[in-house]
Order: sequence, then structure tokens, then C-alpha cells
Amino acid sequence: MHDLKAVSTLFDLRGDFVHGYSYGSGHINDTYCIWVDQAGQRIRYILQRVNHNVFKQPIPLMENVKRVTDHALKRLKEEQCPEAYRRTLTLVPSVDGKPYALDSDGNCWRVYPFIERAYDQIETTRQCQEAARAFGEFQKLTADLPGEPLFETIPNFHNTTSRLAALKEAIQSDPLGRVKEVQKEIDWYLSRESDCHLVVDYLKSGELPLRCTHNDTKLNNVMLDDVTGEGICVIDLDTTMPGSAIYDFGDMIRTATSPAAEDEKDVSKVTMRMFMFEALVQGYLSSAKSFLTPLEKSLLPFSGKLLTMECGIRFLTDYLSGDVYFKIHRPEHNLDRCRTQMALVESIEAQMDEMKAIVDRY
Ligand code: ADP
Ligand code: GN1
Ligand code: MG
Repeated sequence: MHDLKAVSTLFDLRGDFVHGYSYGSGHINDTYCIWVDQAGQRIRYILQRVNHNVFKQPIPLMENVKRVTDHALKRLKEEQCPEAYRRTLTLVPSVDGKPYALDSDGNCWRVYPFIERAYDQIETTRQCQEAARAFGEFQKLTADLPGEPLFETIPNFHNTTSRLAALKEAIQSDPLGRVKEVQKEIDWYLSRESDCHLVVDYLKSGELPLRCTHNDTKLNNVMLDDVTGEGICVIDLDTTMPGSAIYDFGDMIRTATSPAAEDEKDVSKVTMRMFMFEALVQGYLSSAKSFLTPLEKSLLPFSGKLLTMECGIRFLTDYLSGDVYFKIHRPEHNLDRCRTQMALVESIEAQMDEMKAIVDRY
């Protein structure tokens, strides 16, 4: 545990630190909720340590986040949107006026106002639709971000071909001797190798456009209003950078359509529910229809298979490598995650024709 009180003094919080604790269930950064007393009023903030094992260059990453959040706020204000500061993340500056602060160990920290009266769990079709609409709106917003393209915080993040190559390397080096336990899973992923190239090839040939995308559209990365259910604020902007709309939609299918958790041990509970898929299509197209190309639209059903497979490949690679990337809370956590992704891919494969029919209908 870090000294949260000491870290909080690096930021211009206009108050006294009261207490802080670990918060949320993200797999990457260290996230804390901290309470601050401001002239007698208690306010909470999100304090985060950027994981520099994953994000090798936190400072250009923070410059990305600053550019995107400033642009979002400017737009919301121009549109005279009520509660603008609840509809986008905003960065609380450090005492020396930067959007982040470095501690004496070289950790990069940031503070966001806590988005109040909102939640990040999705259970109903309406919530699903709203989340997808919000991610579509976010893509629209970043499409007219002025200036240079954003810095690529993790090169080849969604390059499924390189993800598969990394899996093969982990199989070769097998540092913990785990390969023999998971041959079935390895064979399963390797048998789907041909699916890994498609989107990468289309991007290379220019048939698919490179856009500014979120790239981590997991459903707990969007906050919904706790009264209206409206998708109000997209969070976790670390991977917002050049990418494909296919990646963003695919990860929504991966995280929203199954009733089972990503780390469910009983994979018979994992299934792609068509009504949730339909809600995603409805919500996403309500904001993205105007800018998606026909090829992008036609790849929406496949995107779910691709991103689920890719994430499974990453979980299996991390398991073989000794769990060095994703946070784990039990010994075979990454292996359980890799197995749920397999079950979900199989469920998507079995329903692909109906998924295509739904996209055509909308
Ligand atoms: P990670 O990259 O580790 O996933 P996130 O930025 O997604 O980190 O934060 C982890 C969790 O913390 C989120 O899923 C969300 O529940 C919560 N969270 C993050 N930022 C805020 C915020 N500004 N207000 C309220 N909750 C937040
Ligand atoms: C990570 O940071 P978080 O928990 O929202 C990961 C995503 C994976 C996801 C799997 C930067 O997302 O790419 O899809 O876990 N983020 C990064 O749950 O690697
Ligand atoms: Mg997150």
C-alpha cells in the first residue's frame, strides 16, 4: 500500500486528506478512492498510480489524457450540457500545475474528481444500449480532436497477429513449465490462427480506416447515471489512441453479452446472449451509424469473436509467463479467464448467422 496521504499532497486538492482505500476492479492500475476535507465538506476523488510496467511511457500517456479530457470538456460546455464535469473525466492538477505528479520512487500519479451518483455494472438491455451509445459518442468526440494523432501508449495493442506471436514465444520459452498443463487450451487458440489476421490486414491495406478509438471498452469503463441509467461518462482513457472501431465494438460484445463473470470457473454459464448483442448494436449504431463504413458495419458480429479470442490469447500468454501483466487474485486466475473466453468464442461462432442478420436489420 502506498502512502496515500503523502501522495495526495502532490496535488492541488484545496483540503486535508482524511482517508483512502483501494477501489474498483481494474486489472492494470492501482486505483484508490480518497476523501478530502475541503473547508468542512468531505469530497472524494480517484487517485491512481499509472502501471508503468504496462504503460512504459506514462508522461506522453498523461498528455493524451489531458488532450482528450480538455477537448471533451470544451465540447460539453459549447453544447451547454448540464453537469459537464460529470460527463467527462477531468484531471486535478498537481501543485506545480501538471496533469500528473511523480513521486520520489518514479511512480506517476493522477487525480480525477469522483464521478458521483453513477455505477459501472451492466445487467439490463437498456444499460447495454446506453453503454454502447456512450462509447460511440466518445468515438465521435475524439474524431475531431485537434492536433497530431495521439501517442500510441502500447504499440500493437490490438494487433491480434502479434498477440498470437507472443503466445507462441511464451509456449517456446515456458518459464514455469506450465505448457504441459494447458495443451488443450493452447491447441484451441492455435487452431483459430487464420481469424487473427483479418482486421490487421484490412488496416494495413487501408480498407479499414484507422480512427481514434478507446481500445478498452470493457463495460466497467463507462459510468451510467444511477437514476436515469444514461451512459454519462467514459473512463479509463489510457489506451485512447489510433485503432479500429472493430476493436471497440468487439470488446463490448466480449464484456456485455455473457451473464458469467470474466473469471467464472463454471464455463457452462458462459454464453453470448442475443438480446444483449442486439441492445449493443442498437445503442452503438444510434451514435456511430453516421460515420462507420459498410465494411466496418459488416464486421461488427465478427469483432466479438476476434476481441474475445485476442483477450483469451493474452490471458493464456500471461499465465504461461508467470502472471506478470494482469492483476490476479488466485493462482489460476488467468487460466480461468482464458477458459471463459474460449467458451464465449464458441457461443459466438454458433450464433454468427443470427448476429449478422441483426446488424443487417439495424
Ligand atoms: P484500470 O485501468 O485498472 O481498469 P480504471 O481507470 O478503469 O483502472 O479504474 C478502475 C475502476 O475505478 C473503474 O472500473 C471504476 O469503477 C472506478 N473509477 C475510475 N475512475 C473513476 C471516477 N472518476 N469516478 C468513479 N469511479 C471511477
Ligand atoms: C484490462 O484496465 P482494465 O481492467 O479496464 C486490459 C484490457 C483487457 C481487460 C480484460 C491496458 O482492462 O485490454 O481487455 O483488462 N487493459 C490493458 O479484462 O491491458
Ligand atoms: Mg478499467
